Amino acid sequence: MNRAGFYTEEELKPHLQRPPQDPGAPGAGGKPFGKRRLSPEERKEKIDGFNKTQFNQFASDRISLHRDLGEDTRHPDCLKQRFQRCPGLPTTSVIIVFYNEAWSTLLRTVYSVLHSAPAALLTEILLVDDASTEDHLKTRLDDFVRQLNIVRVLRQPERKGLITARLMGVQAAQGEVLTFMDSHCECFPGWLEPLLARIVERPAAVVSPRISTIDHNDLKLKKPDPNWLYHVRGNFNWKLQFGWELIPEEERKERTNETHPIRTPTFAGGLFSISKSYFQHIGTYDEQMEFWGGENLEMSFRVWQCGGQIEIIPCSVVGHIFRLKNPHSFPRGNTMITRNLVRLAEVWMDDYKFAFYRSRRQANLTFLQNSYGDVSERRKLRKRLKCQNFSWYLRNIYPEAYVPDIRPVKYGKLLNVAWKCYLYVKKTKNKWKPVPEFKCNTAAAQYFEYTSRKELRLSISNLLCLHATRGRARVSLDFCRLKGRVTAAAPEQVWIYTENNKLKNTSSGKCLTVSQGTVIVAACKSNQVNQTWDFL
Ligand code: LR7
Ligand code: MN
Repeated sequence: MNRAGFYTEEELKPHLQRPPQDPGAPGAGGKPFGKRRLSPEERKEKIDGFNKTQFNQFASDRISLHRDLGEDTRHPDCLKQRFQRCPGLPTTSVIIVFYNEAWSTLLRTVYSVLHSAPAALLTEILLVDDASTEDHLKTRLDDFVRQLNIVRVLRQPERKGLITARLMGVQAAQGEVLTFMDSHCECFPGWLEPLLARIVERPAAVVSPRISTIDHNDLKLKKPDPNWLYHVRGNFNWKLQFGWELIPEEERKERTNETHPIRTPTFAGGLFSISKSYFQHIGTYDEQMEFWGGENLEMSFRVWQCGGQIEIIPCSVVGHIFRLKNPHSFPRGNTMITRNLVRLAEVWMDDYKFAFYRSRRQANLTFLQNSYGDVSERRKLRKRLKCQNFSWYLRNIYPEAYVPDIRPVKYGKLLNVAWKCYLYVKKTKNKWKPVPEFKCNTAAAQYFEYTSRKELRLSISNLLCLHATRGRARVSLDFCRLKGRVTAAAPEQVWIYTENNKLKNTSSGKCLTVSQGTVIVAACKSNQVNQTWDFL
């Protein structure tokens, strides 16, 4: 075999060798921090840490900044993978933006890159401060990174959010590829090469590693398991919330090699590599997006619609601390997230933006009040790049998505005329979930969408429908049977809105009725107003 064609291990050596590790040290090898009895002072430190960062900073501060992650447990296909010296892998600048990040997580991220990325490919690490207020991120940080010589700190004069902070990093970057990372990550061995190799193959590929969880309580890193049979990819719902889902079954079956990339409709947006010139070509970011949120979906739609591709490279594994809650507050609260989303909907989603506005009523207000700023430059960009429309994206890139009506047949609160009560389902833990039965409520109401397929959808983002099980009087809320490639609604979820305002279920032939406050189906009777429903 001709080995001369591939990089040797020596050539891919990192910038810094890890100092010898004590396997008994807290968190060593990516293991959990471990339980211990805490003194009252320590307990206070732990609580304060949590309040500040929403993860166990107490534990992080006691784990080595150089911890390694133990044995390389990736799939054998990944371990066998070699990289060709000709044409060769490009160099990269790693850009890490931060706002009030803890010292230990930020520096562990930095060291983790220095200990794992091949020195020959790593041009620099750029730390961009989004105007943090914490003292440890000022001169102490400047002084500390000086000795790391390829690490630089850049600072935004005022806090404007991660989007402009990243753009500031891009301005300064000297590498051929940009690699973005959150400020609380740890890289698994061999994470960088497969990302760069894919960009050599496909210059218009935007590639993410497989993101592994670092537990926010004990800092345990979930190691890759070669026996994992599942792969996840990114998606979105009609509230424009990002989420994860399993890749489609057919795609899973077609996979013959673990090194193959996974196409993903959207990406999480924090950890990825992109060729610098392609990043410029495709319109960088929407600079008018503020603080946090939405830029990942904007980039996902834009890249796909304008001829690029977004992929997850399963042999590249990077850990990230997932938190339950955002640790930072934002000026004007959460409205700026909505504002960012409205901007992207206005530019990329065509008339499908109306489905978003219905799902996220705050967005509707932002839109109506015209407070989302000027998007004309972004629309020009779309034109200049001759991008596909959103319907093309849905059909070709995410055919598994549920595509709502742009304008539903009816939409509103459903009022029962006899009882003057509304169809009402309570959220559980702030989320819509299926419920086996529910009451008609005289005070509170929810919005229902009566679709062109005659379903009654409570929530088009969580895909929940009014459901009448055969042989059962009580009506439930259940997952909609019609979604993605399934094109027919189930008869249990089909309701004919009759001329005299009854809702007749196709499966049972019965009508939606209120009986003693409870919502049921009963034999349709022409003169019963407790079967009469108005959309308000
Ligand atoms: O005002 C801010 N200014 C900042 O510089 C708020 C945050 N930040 C920094 C912060 O220090 C961090 O490095 O921006 C980065 C992301 O913020 P996080 O870590 O508080 O939020 P997150 O992990 O939920 O962020 C995810 O969603 C964001 C939406 O704008 C970005 O796309 C993040 O990059 C993204 N993170 C990931 O994709 C990592 C994988 C997690 C997932 C899913
Ligand atoms: Mn993060």
